[in-house]
Amino acid sequence: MNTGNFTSQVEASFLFVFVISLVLLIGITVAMIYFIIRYHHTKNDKPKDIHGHLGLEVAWTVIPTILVMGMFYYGLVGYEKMDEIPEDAMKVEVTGRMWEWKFTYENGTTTDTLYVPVDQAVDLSLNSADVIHSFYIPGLKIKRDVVPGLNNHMWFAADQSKRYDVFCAEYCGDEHAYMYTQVVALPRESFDQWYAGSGSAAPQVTSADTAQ
Ligand SMILES: [Cu+2]
Repeated sequence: MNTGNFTSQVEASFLFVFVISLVLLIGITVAMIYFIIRYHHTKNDKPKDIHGHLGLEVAWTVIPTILVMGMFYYGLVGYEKMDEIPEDAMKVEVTGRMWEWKFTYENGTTTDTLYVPVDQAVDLSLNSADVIHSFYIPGLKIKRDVVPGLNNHMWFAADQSKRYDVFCAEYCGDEHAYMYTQVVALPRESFDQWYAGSGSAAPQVTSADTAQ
C-alpha cells in the first residue's frame, strides 16, 4: 500500500539491504557451525599453516564490493529523486523550535498542523529557530535535518487522504519526545476551501486512520 511518492522506492531499498544481510547472516552462521565440528581438535591434532589463497582473497574482496555498490546505487538513485523538487510544488515554510513545529503557507497563513492537498507535490523549506531538529514523516518515508542557519528542502506528495504522524528525529532537549504534529492530506476541494478562508476551523479528513 503506497501512501507517498517515495514509499515503494524506500521500501525496495530496505528490502534489498535486508535480504543481503539475511543471506550473509545465515551463510556465516552455517559456515561457523560447520567449521567448529569439522575442525574440532579431537579430529585434527596438527594444524597446518596457510600462507594465503589468491582465489579466496579476490572473491572476498570482489563480492562484498559488488554488494555494497548495489546498496549505494539504490540509495543514490532514491536520494536524487528526493532532491528533484517539481516546479509546480506548493511551497510551505517549516520552522522548528524547542519544542514545536510551525507551518507558513504562501498566502501568509500559519498553522501547527500541516494541511496539504492529496496528490500535490509539496516543497518544505526547513528552518530552525534554535537547535538542530529533524522533520520526520514515517508514513511517507521521508526525513531531513532542520539545522539553524541552513535552509534544507524536502518534498513529497501524499497519495491518500489521511493523517500522517510527524516526529522530531533529532534529540533537541527536555520535550523532544513531545515535538509531534501531523500532516493532514485533504481532498483538493476541502483543502482549497480551507485555504481560501484560512483562519477558519481546521478541516477534517474523511478517513480516521493515521498512516504509520
Ligand atoms: Cu526537535
